[in-house]
Amino acid sequence: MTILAAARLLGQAQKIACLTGAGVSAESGVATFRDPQTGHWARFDPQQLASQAGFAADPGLVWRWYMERLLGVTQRAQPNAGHRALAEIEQMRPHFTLVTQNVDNLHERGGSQNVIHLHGEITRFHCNRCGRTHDLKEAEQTAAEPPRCTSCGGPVRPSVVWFGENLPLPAMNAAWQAAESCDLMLVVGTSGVVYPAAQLPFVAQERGAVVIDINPEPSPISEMATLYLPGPSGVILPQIISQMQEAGLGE
Ligand code: BV8
Ligand code: ZN
Repeated sequence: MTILAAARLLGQAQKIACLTGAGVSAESGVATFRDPQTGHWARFDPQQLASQAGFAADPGLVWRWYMERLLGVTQRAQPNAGHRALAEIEQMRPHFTLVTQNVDNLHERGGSQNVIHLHGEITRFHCNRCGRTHDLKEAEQTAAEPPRCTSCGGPVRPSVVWFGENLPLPAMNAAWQAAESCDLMLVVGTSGVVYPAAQLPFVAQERGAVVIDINPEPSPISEMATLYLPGPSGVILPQIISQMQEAGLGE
């Protein structure tokens, strides 16, 4: 029943904003942030590693953590049915803006044309000291320590947003603009604990937008949502698409 209700709401919506979190990549085998870290990383707190303090304390450890995650994303992970379904909705509906907290490139590889990365991208790199962007050489992916900047000798880091760092302004502005002007916000796979990203569904709702949340676990977002669909996005999103197509919605 709620799948049909979601399909109808998405079919009627004029402007859709979508916020995704690590959960949308879970079925691609990419560990989420809140899932207990596995193996060697089990004893580290991602929030410590994903910070200037963590990088300063042990640049090699942080570098190796990102290289392992990068290789997981680029060598093993494939976009899942949830990524592909979001790309389909982007094609079916005239105004659809995808905002992600994820640093992987699975939305793009799943066919999404326009992806706003609020927390940066693990596939891009820059110098932590002077900011110069840096292309990664093959050998650097397996190096034990971060490469040194060719301009200033500073340590190179992935171009992701660490805890305590500001989000990129262009991405923030685009995301807030989408949340303020949409009449429906689709939230997929986020625990809603990381700010300011987690503010977006509330921004949309304050302006009268419908909020739909897809997540196997309840969260602060499922509590506030107009419609909460409990379940994995790789299963739920394709079901919504087929209901939209059956009902001729979204042409
Ligand atoms: C900032 C890049 C200004 C790095 C990331 C106290 C209170 C409130 C806020 C704060 C506070 N203290 C500090 C803060 C601010 C802090 C923050 O919010 N902390 C939280 C943890 C309390 N925020 C910041 O620091 C931000 N910057 O505020 O700047 C500033 C400046 C100076 C000083 C202070 C402030 C920067 C935040 C960005 C951090 N970087 N990523 C990297 O990846 O290494 S965030 C990281 O968490 C990832 O991007 C991830 O996407 C994101 C959010 O988590 P989720 O995506 O929701 O993932 P999570 O694992 O939590 O949940 C997964 C969900 O999926 C679950 O609900 C699960 O049920 C669901 N799921 C599982 N399987 C599926 C599924 N869903 C669907 N289908 C499935 N199959
Ligand atoms: Zn530099």
